[in-house]
Amino acid sequence: MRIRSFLSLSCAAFLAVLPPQHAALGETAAEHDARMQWWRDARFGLFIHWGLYAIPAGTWEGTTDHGEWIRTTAHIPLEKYEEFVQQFNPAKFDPGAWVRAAKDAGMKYIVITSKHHDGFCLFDAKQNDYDVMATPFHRDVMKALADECRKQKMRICWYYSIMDWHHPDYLPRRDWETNRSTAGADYARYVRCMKAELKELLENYGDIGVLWFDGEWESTWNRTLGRELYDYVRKLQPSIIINNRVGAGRSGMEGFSDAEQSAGDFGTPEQQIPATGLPGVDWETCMTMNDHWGYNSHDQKWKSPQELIRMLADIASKGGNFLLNIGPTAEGEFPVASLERLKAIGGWMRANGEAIYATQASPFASLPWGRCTRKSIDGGTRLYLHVFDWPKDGRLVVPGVLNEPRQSYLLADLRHTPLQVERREDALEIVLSRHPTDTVNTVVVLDIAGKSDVADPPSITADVPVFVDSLPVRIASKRDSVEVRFTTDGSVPTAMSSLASGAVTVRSSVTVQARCFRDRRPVSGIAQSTFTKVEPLAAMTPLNPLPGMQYAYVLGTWDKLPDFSAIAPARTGTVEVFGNSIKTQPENYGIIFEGLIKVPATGVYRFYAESDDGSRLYIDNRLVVDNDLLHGMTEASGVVALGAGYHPMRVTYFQKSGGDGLKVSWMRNGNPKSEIPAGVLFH
Ligand code: FHN
Repeated sequence: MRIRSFLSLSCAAFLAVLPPQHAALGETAAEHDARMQWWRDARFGLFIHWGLYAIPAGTWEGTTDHGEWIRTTAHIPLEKYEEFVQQFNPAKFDPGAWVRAAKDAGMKYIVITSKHHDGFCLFDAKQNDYDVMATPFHRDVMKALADECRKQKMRICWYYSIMDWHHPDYLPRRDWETNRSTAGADYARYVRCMKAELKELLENYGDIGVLWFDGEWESTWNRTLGRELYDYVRKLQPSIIINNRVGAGRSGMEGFSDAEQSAGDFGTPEQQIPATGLPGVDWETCMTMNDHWGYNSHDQKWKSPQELIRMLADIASKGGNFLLNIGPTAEGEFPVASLERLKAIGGWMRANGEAIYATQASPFASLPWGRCTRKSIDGGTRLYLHVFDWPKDGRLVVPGVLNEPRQSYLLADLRHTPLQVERREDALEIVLSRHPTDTVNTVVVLDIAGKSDVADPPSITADVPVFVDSLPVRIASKRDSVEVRFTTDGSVPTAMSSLASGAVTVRSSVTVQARCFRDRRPVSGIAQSTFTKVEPLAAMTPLNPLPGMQYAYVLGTWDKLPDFSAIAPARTGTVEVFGNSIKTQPENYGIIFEGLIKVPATGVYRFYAESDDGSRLYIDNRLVVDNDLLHGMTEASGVVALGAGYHPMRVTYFQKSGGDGLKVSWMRNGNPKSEIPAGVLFH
């Protein structure tokens, strides 16, 4: 009996005994904090992507850029892919070595793919035999790893994919799997089967730290199912933590949920670190060490140990966790390059882990030389100053700290040799040696009295950095009990300078400088922004403009926007609005839009391109928005000053695989942003 027919039959039998769904869980804020505490304190974990895909190791019929998606990116038919089951025999799998390597790197939890999108279960899945017990290895990997984690006091966590390219009841099928009938497929039965599998994963392996869902983005999954699944899992293990990919509210690779009611305990930015922290929001950046999650024997684009150590500090300084990935080989070993990085990080963590574990986000908006994490200590605050760029004069300027300093020393200096701290107006200056003890990240401890009272420089903002006639500029500070004073003549603000109260209108190019004062004393660094008066691009007068934008639709596979002029279009035509609805397949295609946009009034316009995958937008042949490369539905924008009338406009877009989409919007400064409507596009 082939695996999948056995699977659907046995699932139905198993499900008869599952309890009915329960009502949503309530939880007080204190109970929530208590449940999250170990995870927030941990800050650093290991992600492991392992499964049948490690056998081809990224290569298929001469192409070598595959990873854990290989069955889809290489269009491998199910029967062919199932042949890997009989090849999976990781003789060198040593869970003790894996856990030790993670622990020595300073990691506190491990998230492993119990089932990835290919549907293969790395655990002894009772109701199906598309699992590790059907392989020559015949050993429950999850059990072996869970037992070892408990021995070494490491939290074990499960990754579990909602999307399942193997289960006969899962829908949608891959669009290229035209020979795999959907006849008899029952998605509701798949959900019940998934819950049965999760029940096994949560009842047979002891306490699980996190359930890391993934593959929630396809149309068959929705918010209601997500909330039900969240409650279901929490009922099985009330203390478990669940990421936001259980629901359907995640906004692309940025990874945060788009609404309060979205299910999940933390956001999941992927392959990226948010620009700032999000106070009160738990999040974890997951990232590969090279370019692949699953093992790819060709991929040598490794991030350096320095990058990874600094990423860890950057993420912790924003109040996030770092889930760093390894894709083990088919033999069951961590790649040497991965081990080298773990060792380097471990060396830094042994000396500086205190500056990462159980820390809170930086009180500074930004620091020119590095990052900051902090802890509350008896009656005061301990600032961990992560110095990436050592001051040449040996004097570390910590801007806008209004607290009295208590002591300072190098964290790695076990003797805590005191460092001299001096007050310079709003700043504290720490006298360091001429050369750093750690060129990657030297942590300087600064203990200050009381709660950190940091006056960041004021913000100086406007909708756009350029203007044609005039521009309202907002000058403000989030801090209370300070005065914001500013200049527009290039001089440093003093207690006698103009007092900022709301927006200032500028009518010529200007550099605005602003600073916070308290009792006429400067209590922050100086903020500076430049706004430029520009000539609008002249409009053109087309002879006989016809409605709609012309397009060319091309087929191909790219990792970034190609030179479309060298590719013969599969189809051409005219569209009224931008978008990808003209596509004839969901993957491997590109669209070039060419024509004119009629601009209603002279002014500065911000254009937006939101796309999965890459896109670019040109006005008058100038690149205004660059949103190229492979990514989830992500938005980029750019500004340009335009005279009223017609302007040449071009938008290029490509989609490789996975989700896709294209949205083109605009905003004239001061007006709301909107998708570019029909009626303003011509050719
Ligand atoms: O499609 C998966 C991918 O294979 C990998 O598991 C990553 C890890 O976060 N998650 C999905 C892509 O967002």
